[in-house]
Amino acid sequence: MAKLLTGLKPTGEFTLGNYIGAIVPLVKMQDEYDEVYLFVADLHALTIYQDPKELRERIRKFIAMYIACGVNPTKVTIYLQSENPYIPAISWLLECTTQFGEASRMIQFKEKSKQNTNFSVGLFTYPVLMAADILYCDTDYVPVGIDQKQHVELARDVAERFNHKYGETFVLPQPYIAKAGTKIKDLKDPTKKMSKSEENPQGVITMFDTKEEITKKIMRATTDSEMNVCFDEENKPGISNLLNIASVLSGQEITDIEKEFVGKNYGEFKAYVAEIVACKLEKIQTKYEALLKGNELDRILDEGIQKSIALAQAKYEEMKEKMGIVR
Ligand code: ATP
Ligand code: LTN
Repeated sequence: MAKLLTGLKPTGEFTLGNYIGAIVPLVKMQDEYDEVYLFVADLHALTIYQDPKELRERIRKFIAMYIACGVNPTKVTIYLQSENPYIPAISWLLECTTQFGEASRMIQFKEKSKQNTNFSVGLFTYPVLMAADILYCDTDYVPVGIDQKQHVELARDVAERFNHKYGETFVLPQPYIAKAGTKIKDLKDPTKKMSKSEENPQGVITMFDTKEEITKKIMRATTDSEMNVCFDEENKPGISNLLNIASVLSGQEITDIEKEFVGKNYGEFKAYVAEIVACKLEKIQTKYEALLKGNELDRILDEGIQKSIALAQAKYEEMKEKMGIVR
């Protein structure tokens, strides 16, 4: 009975990087696991100030986008983190099981607290809430980007400590890191990852971009001064990034794409990549628009949250009982 769970923070527009890094692997794996959970980590988004109106719109957009991208709602339990009141309650019980020292070692906290002079307590306790997200439903695997690996390991350590102190309660989760080849880079600066919080929109393709925007961004992507379409991440990060994108979206092997472009110039190659991306996103966008208009989304979320609450409530009661907070 292997279980898989992951979540995305609605802190910016859903990017092609999120799609390729987090959603494509989940769609591939959804039929291989007995239970799969996918949620919008809206409570985590609050750790850094979000405009309430924009956040509200984005939460719904994320859910519609998950499904438009191929996540099967009859197989995957889809929900909003904030609609399950037992998750923050479990998080508190876990906070009391987490060492201040181990939470202080989290790299994301160190980096984000350096970027903002006024940071919240929530930014510090963020990984414990993430542990609650993961542990309440006995998840075995957590597909995340490499930056989140340390947080999943913390969840595992906290679970182990809880089990040791109070008796067997949690399954120990493992991070599942997608292969390095699918780390999508910024088009303008292919040495860094394509990120939703990037200020220069020219390097980032969002899932809502039009064909014109996609074409413009890809045609202006930073490449090298050679004329050779071949995969070499170290010396040709721009071309390698475009090859990665084209390969994941078309299902073609990178070596086959390289062969097709022997003797052709970068302009022709970029036009080909732009066409693949635009074509894929157009199909997703059509589904997305239909989902946003209908009421299917609410039905899916209602079902998802019911299942999530039932599991979290049972885990919360079990934890309280074991910790001695019962009448
Ligand atoms: P932020 O820029 O605000 O940190 P982000 O775009 O990195 O946001 P997250 O919500 O932190 O997005 O990440 C959600 C998941 O999407 C990550 O766990 C990671 O697996 C994946 N992801 C994000 N960006 C990329 C990328 N450029 N390439 C591959 N995967 C990515
Ligand atoms: N911190 C993650 C989002 C997230 C998550 C989770 C991922 C919150 N809770 C539980 C996996 C499992 C991020 O920034 N991508």
